[in-house]
Amino acid sequence: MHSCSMGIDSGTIFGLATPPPSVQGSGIGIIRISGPGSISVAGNLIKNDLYGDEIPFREFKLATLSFEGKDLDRCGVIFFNAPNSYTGEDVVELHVHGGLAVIRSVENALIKLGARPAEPGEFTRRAFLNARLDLLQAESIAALIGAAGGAAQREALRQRSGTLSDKVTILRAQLRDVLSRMEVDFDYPEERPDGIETDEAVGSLKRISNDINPLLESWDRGRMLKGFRLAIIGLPNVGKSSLLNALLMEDRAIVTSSPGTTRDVVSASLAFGGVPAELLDTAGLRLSDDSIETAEAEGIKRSWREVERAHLILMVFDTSIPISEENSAVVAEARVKADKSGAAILLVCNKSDLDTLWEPSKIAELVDSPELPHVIISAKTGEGIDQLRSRVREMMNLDISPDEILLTEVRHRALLEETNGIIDDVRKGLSEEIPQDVAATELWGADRSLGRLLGEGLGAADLDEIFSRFCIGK
Ligand SMILES: Nc1nc2c(ncn2[C@@H]2O[C@H](COP(=O)(O)OP(=O)(O)O)[C@@H](O)[C@H]2O)c(=O)[nH]1
Ligand SMILES: [Mg+2]
Repeated sequence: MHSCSMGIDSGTIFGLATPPPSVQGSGIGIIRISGPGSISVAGNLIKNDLYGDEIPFREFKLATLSFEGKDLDRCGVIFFNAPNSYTGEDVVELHVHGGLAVIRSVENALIKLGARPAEPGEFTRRAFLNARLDLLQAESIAALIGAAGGAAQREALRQRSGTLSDKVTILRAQLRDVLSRMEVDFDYPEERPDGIETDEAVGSLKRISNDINPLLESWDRGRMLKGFRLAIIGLPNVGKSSLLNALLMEDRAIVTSSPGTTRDVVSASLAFGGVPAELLDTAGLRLSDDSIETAEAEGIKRSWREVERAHLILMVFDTSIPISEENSAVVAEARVKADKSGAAILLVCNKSDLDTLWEPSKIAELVDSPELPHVIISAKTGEGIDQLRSRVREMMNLDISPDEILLTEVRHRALLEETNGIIDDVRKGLSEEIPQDVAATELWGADRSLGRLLGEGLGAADLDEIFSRFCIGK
């Protein structure tokens, strides 16, 4: 049977490190070759006498690539010798012209010379297997490549440099210290000067889990770095589309004075504090009524769907007209949906440039939730828009301090939760006088979870799953 777990084959691989070539082409395409045969494979392609006696490692050289008697390109070449390369193997980078024909012909030649196309993430996987980086750092590279906003970029770079790895390593050392003292020859307590009193063990474990908790709490923010959804909802004509336009500082959504203008959800990208957000302008919400025609009814259905998918809901009101029954019904419905999905709600009182008929506290009263935060704005004049922006940043916790570590991956969160769960169980067990050696056996499970974070003890299938999310050529 054909089994192809990537980790097993350590042959010579190649991959395009730049985006796939298009018909238009690009200035440069970088083909990376890694593996024991990379230097000889590249040598077979390079026509000119590039290195004489010695390979010029880490120097950018000009080369003519030629295969089966045909010149393919004039390009740049860099050699890296193991282990001083990205993968830890011999690596050659060919900086060819980024044209479709050039890249295809070089790739075909590489295959004929015995290299094979790399799987997604295979370069980084090799780097991990060769201990050039730990698994957390490897994952941070995928996060860095995928970063769409400055905050995600910063966090990925920090984790690449080892902030999270160091933290996990320290936690693990502390855990092992307790473990080793719990395991000291328990049959002869008088002969265990290095042993630990149960109370002290419980205290130390408590401190470790106290250190893990802030990391777990950071997940709520960390996962937002990839982007969040911000839905603008409200009754017809309150100024939802005007608000979208004001936030974007352009005329994206159609604004008219007649209700029911917006039907399709209009979406736009916007950054808040370096975090990308998808801003969604929706059709005005109305309670079902026979007079609503099909298109508008469908629009309203879609609005509710956005409420369910949003991380934050901007609920817009027009304070220049009397507050209506429909208002409270819609707010109440939105609250129910938001509670279910865990979305936050910001009340936006719009049209502050006109005479105000009621105060924001009125809505809070209406739905009996005085805790809902609000801002007062005019989408027309722009008044209050800056406050709205900072309120969003605040509510989404986007003001991230530079030395805080954020969890950004589900895998990391799951393993840290597992670690803390085991530590809590063991603490409880110890307090109930479970023998230390029995507790220690269980506690090793927490050590294994921390190890798995760094990439220890993972099988090929686990690694397949993690690295398959990478792009080709990385
Ligand atoms: N005076 C004033 N008019 C506004 C403001 N925001 C929106 N409008 C007007 O209200 C009407 C409805 O606006 P629109 O953005 O289409 O509302 P939507 O139906 O909620 O999307 C339009 O005539 C807008 O010009 C505001 O802050 N002040
Ligand atoms: Mg609209």
